[in-house]
Amino acid sequence: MRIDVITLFPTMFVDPLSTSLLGKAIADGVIEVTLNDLREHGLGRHRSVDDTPFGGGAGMVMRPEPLFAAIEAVTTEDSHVVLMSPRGSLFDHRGAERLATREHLVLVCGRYEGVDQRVIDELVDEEISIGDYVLAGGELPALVVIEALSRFVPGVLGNPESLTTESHAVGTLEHPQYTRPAEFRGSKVPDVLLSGHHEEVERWREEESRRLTRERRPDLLGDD
Ligand code: JCZ
Repeated sequence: MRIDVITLFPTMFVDPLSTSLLGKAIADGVIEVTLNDLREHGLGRHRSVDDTPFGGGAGMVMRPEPLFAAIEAVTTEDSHVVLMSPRGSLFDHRGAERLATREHLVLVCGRYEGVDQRVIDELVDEEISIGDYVLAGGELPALVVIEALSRFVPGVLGNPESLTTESHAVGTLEHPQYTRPAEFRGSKVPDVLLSGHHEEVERWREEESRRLTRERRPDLLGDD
């Protein structure tokens, strides 16, 4: 799949997109990410991209002209344009799976107090929020969206079994994990995990998973 990012801060993406699983997917050509610097479409000698809000108020708003130019420069018939926004629909596992089916995504990262509404009305297909907290811009949300959806792009995960295990683990929280040593600073790994009884191990994991979910995320069980 192809992803175009439109941002004033393209360098924020360089390390995350060249590291680990995502770095390999991009190096292998399974996902193609193009970073588009919105400043290149800025207006005048100062390449301005923002202005004061009509009606008054604090802060600046992103002007429509640079965003129209940047978005129209990368979109084709099969593009899906997503704006990162604290007032977007909440992004989750299913949203990641859905976006991963798109041939071409355009992720628009705002800054300041937000973008001129005409950009949203004319060019944006959907607005997405990664959670109920306010960030300084859409760059970190765009990285979260890229990493989360990449796991659903065929060829990104070496072992597709972890996909089904983890998609199950989104419905309930994951059980605790242990590795060697069997005792560390006086704290022991639960005996059942050393027992070699695979059915008992499986039962323990399911019970721990249910207990954690009930305690921390009853909403996932419909029990909140
Ligand atoms: C542009 N401030 C874009 C998104 N979930 C979430 N929190 N905050 C954002 C966000 C904040 C922004 C901009 C200026 C997204």
